[in-house]
Amino acid sequence: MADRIADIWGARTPHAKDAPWPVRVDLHLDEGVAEADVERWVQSACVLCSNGCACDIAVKDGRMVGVRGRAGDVVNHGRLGPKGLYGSWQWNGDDRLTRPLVRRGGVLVESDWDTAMDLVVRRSRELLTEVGPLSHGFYTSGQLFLEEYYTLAVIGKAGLGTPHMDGNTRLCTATAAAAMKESFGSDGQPGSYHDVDSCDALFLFGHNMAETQTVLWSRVLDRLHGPDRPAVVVVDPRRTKVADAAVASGGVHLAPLPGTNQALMNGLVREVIANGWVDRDYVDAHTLGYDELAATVEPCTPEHVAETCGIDPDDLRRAARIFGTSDRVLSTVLQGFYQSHQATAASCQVNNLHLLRGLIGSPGSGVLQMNGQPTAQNTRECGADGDLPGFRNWANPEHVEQLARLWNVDPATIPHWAPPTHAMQLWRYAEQGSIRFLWISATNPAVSLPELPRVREILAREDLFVVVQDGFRTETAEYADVVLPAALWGEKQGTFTNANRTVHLSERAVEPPGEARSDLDIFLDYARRMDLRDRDGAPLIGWHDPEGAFEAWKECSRGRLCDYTGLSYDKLRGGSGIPWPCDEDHPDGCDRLYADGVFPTHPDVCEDYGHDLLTGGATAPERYRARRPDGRAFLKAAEYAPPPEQPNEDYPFVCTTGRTAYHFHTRTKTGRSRRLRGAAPEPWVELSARDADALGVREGDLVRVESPRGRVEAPARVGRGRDGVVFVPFHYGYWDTDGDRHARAANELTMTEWDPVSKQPLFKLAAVRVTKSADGTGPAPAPTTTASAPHDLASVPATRGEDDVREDVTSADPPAPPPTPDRTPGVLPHVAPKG
Ligand SMILES: Nc1nc2c(c(=O)[nH]1)N[C@H]1C(S)=C(S)[C@@H](COP(=O)(O)OP(=O)(O)OC[C@H]3O[C@@H](n4cnc5c(=O)[nH]c(N)nc54)[C@H](O)[C@@H]3O)O[C@H]1N2
Ligand SMILES: Nc1nc2c(c(=O)[nH]1)N[C@H]1C(S)=C(S)[C@@H](COP(=O)(O)OP(=O)(O)OC[C@H]3O[C@@H](n4cnc5c(=O)[nH]c(N)nc54)[C@H](O)[C@@H]3O)O[C@H]1N2
Ligand code: SF4
Ligand SMILES: [Mo]
Repeated sequence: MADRIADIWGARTPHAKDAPWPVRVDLHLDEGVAEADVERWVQSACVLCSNGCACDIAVKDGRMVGVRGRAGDVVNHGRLGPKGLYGSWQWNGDDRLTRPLVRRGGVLVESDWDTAMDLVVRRSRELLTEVGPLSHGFYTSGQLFLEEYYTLAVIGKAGLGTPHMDGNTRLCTATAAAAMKESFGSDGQPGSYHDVDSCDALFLFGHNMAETQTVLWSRVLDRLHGPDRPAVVVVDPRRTKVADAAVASGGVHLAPLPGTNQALMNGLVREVIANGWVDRDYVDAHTLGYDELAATVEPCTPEHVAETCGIDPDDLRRAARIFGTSDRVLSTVLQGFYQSHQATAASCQVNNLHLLRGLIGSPGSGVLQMNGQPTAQNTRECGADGDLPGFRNWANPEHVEQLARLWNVDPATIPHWAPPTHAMQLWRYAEQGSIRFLWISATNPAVSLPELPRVREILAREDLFVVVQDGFRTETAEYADVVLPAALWGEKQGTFTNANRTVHLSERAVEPPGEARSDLDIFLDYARRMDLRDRDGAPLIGWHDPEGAFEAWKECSRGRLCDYTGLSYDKLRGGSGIPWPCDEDHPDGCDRLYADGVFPTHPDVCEDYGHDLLTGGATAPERYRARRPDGRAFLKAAEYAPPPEQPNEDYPFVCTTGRTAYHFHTRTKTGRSRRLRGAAPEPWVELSARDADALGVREGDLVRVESPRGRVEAPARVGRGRDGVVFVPFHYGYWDTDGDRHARAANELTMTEWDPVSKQPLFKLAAVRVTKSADGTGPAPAPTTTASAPHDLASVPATRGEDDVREDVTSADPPAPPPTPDRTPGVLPHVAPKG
């Protein structure tokens, strides 16, 4: 038995380059439950991050009592991480929402579905009549199922006609989508997890994979413990476990000051060009924009960049050499880039590095513009983030027509006169009083949005009708006019797609508690009560259950890059998840995209006409057409610009925020698991040893972190980060403290600013000051097993749990990857690239 709190990644199963990743089946059952007691195993996949590890849920006496990784799945080959093992099913507790709540005399009281939905529908109708659809806003999630997003998107776009719909995916992976649209013409992950098994170098840009996709990191560790191990390069201001591995592998840890990613990337691109590591044939045949890129990065010498970023110029040279001279390079990008300054620009430079070397679409070479949330991919492809479903282009009238035909509505109903409203703007409209009906599903903005003092004011506005749909009475629910109790994972059926396009079916294992209903049923009920109809007077939504919604979505995806037409619930049962595109010609799905170097940039196909990365100014359709991209990718350039807030006399530190391995977001799920909670029970503040010393702060002392917007108070972890940078985990809201409720959440400190292209807010930088407020009583409640390890490891008791996970390294054959097609389906009309 293994203690997977102490050993996050589990036992090693090393293998050689190009050899398949062995199978290891991880199993955890609740105390007192033996394997023989399990009555049923129900197929699913973990919903605690974008890795999408396939698992079976153990059921006994109508309750979920454990999980087991699925050996035959391409994603995880049987493995699960600590959150999947301990956190994904233990919320059977007593504090679930079981009945709708409505506000009466200022307080939330239990009610019934008819009363609650009548209130919602009455307010909705009133506002539609008095003001029109622009009074309605929908703020959803990256954690519902595909069927739910598609239904919501059709309601919003074809039923009500409001452009005000977005997900918390705006906070999460809007930049992944934006960077892929800018470079490749469309959202859609080029790379594959199989590239981990065959790469020569692995670059992680602002991605703490060891803690945030723990099973994918196990896959990397198995390469790093095998023969011919890859070199790892990481760009992260903190000394994460990834950074440790980079140094141990002979790679490089680049620790730039937060807010300088674009400077660093321009430096890397310049080195690759200056050293002649560019594949000119590939660049000429398959890309546009080389000259402008080369000119933009020309001044960015290693010395120049190193000064801006606060790094050693030789480290930059070494990193560039690894990229420039390795045969196969895999890159991943995540929040250190997406949630920072110049997010899309910096993420596009990662795409550029690969395009310059022609390292895309072949085994071991590719880009993973990662997702974070388990179902964020579906929010984006179904259009619940405001985009048009199926990666269609809102500015292309033919794409709007296609949807109007599919839904049988007037094209004028479908909002497309301006770009969809992004989340930050949506909240602004609510603040200004033009959005007066805000329906929040599966997200907890009272903890997760930036600048919480402002968010609380918006949520509390008298003229804003707030609907909250969640499994728990969250911080956000406290502001609602109506709270709708939702069925959660394991209590409902649906599909979702992970960061490498792999679609999984999640079956219903148990009944939802009390009167809780699936989000799909709630949305369908709203559509029915609103009597939403198509052009011919038939009900707008023609489906009644998850499989019906999936079938409808398949039609919507037909012929697009994210083609699901070759999938079905039956096909997803029993075996492995399947990566899209999956159609008649590619019945087993596709492992990688763009092996042929042809990208969906043709003006009739592309999802977006692109932007100026520096200003966010949109490219006019005519200008885009005139460039004749026709299958070639864009090498997009931008100069470095300094961040909007920099350390100064009053606020001398940069504060960055993020995650720990043991908790998921605002902890509604992981905070209820005894083991995960024990590993990181309370918030903390990480300081470098030198900064702590200068402030007179010792391990565990209470410190106050203040930004121009708010403050956090928590014990200090004297850690291993770079000097001048403070780290605060963002998992802690205020639901389990008394006293000063508002001084725990990292977002008290963060600012209302966003990237000009992706509109993703900047959670990764704020200027702060730090002061000691009291002596400590012991070490900070931070894990020792992660990036938050103390500077003096011996001085703090090690984080541990219990020996309660079985890891079976079986002799089973690992699942074979689906083929990489010679030509990517869904990028037609095919126009042969020049060259
Ligand atoms: N355990 C756990 N796993 C999760 C989640 C979770 O809550 N908990 N959430 C999931 C979700 S939704 C997401 S989006 C992902 C996020 O996954 P990650 O992006 O890996 O997680 P973060 O901790 O937000 O940020 C990653 C790193 O960015 C670094 N960073 C901060 N500022 C900068 C900067 O200016 N430049 C650079 N280069 N790096 C910087 C931080 O030091 C941090 O180590 O994780 C997913 N997986
Ligand atoms: N400072 C700072 N802030 C951040 C970040 C950061 O790195 N730093 N990261 C940002 C990122 S990347 C993300 S993704 C967000 C996450 O922020 P949130 O989305 O606010 O975080 P969660 O705690 O996951 O909230 C999801 C809610 O949905 C509920 N839920 C789960 N499943 C279901 C379901 O099936 N149906 C319904 N109706 N409800 C469900 C859960 O109970 C929970 O209350 O936070 C963002 N905020
Ligand atoms: S890596 Fe992500 S999907 Fe896999 S078990 Fe862990 S939390 Fe779940
Ligand atoms: Mo996220």
